[in-house]
Amino acid sequence: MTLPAEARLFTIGEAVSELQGAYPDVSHSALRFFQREGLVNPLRTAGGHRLFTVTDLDRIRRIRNWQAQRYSLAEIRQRLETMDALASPAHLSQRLLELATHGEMAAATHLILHADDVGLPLASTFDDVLRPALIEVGERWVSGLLTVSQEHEISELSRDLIAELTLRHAEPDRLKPIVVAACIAEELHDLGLRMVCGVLRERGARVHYLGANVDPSSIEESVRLRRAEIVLLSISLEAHMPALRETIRVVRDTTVDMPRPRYVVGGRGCLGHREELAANGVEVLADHRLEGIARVVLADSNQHPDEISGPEEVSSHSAARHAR
Ligand code: B12
Repeated sequence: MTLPAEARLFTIGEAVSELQGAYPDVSHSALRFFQREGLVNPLRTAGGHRLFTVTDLDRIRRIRNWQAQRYSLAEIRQRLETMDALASPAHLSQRLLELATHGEMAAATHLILHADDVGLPLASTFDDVLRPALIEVGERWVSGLLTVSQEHEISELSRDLIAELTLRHAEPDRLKPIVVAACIAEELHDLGLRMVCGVLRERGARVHYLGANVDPSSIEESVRLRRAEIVLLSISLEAHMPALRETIRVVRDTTVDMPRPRYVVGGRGCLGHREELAANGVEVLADHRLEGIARVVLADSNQHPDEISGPEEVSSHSAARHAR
């Protein structure tokens, strides 16, 4: 069987001869230096010999081109990180976590903002980079591998990043719906809802975000003040279900004199209560992907919900509309 060309592996000698045509000064020691600096990461044989992939060789060509353009090693490292990030947000997420757990907050911030600069879509930065890092933080915290102060610091870093990226991407559009968003009383997990709001703002929604632990009367006040068309409520802990029910009851009962907004609830805490909420006219979004969430939340209200997204995202959507 012949292997495809891209699967070929090169020993260090073969890699040098392959590269020397275009880059005569590339030597064994240059390749070892790139590796020591963490710019390339060749495989190793059982006997410890380096094996370079076709992708490694492409990477070395880029490094040489950037060196020729007089980029510093630090700049080259950053460009490679960004390149990796765009190719693999999972890699970026791991790197973010690594920097943040070591207290390298400035570098972690820079990493994410730079990925944004070079075009990583906002929803992907949130879904594929920040969210997995936060989930991993939770797991490490539970198993004692991360301290509470580290978790707090990484949460605050995430909050800053979400805020900065949200401001960068916001495109308010007067034709898009007015949204009031809040975490219900006692609920302190607000990063997920912040991400939802960031992506909705990017898509033109005029979002009034009230934050964590918001009492029903403040939500009601904002719904009235802003003439909200959509109310987004977030609940991470199932123990907060009574507070969610109470919030919906209070807000509904006290806004009967104005056009009735849509109520959309999300977060892991409500997932076991979809039927109950749907029967009460509340839409539950079970999908965690922000693209799907934004599509459903901002869907044209005259369009039938089943036409606007897949069944998973609208689990209770149709039922909710019918109950209104
Ligand atoms: C950071 C964090 C905290 C921070 C929150 C900081 C902040 N400003 O948000 C603090 C320190 C305050 C905290 C406290 C607690 N936490 Co905590 N926390 C986390 C952690 C590590 C990350 C949360 C997060 O931001 N996730 C990432 C976001 C993006 O995901 P998300 O919230 O699910 O949001 C997405 C969707 O759900 C959806 N979504 C969310 N809301 C909405 C709303 C709408 C309308 C829509 C459409 C969609 C939507 O969209 C988002 C984007 O995908 C999680 C770990 C984890 N697995 O999530 C634990 C975690 C949630 N916490 C947990 C616990 C136990 C607690 C505490 C009880 C700990 C304690 N003993 O004090 C307290 C409770 C505080 C309270 N009263 O709310 C547990 C919950 C377990 C459970 N039974 O569900 C977790 C899972 C950790 C664990 N592995 O055990 N926590």
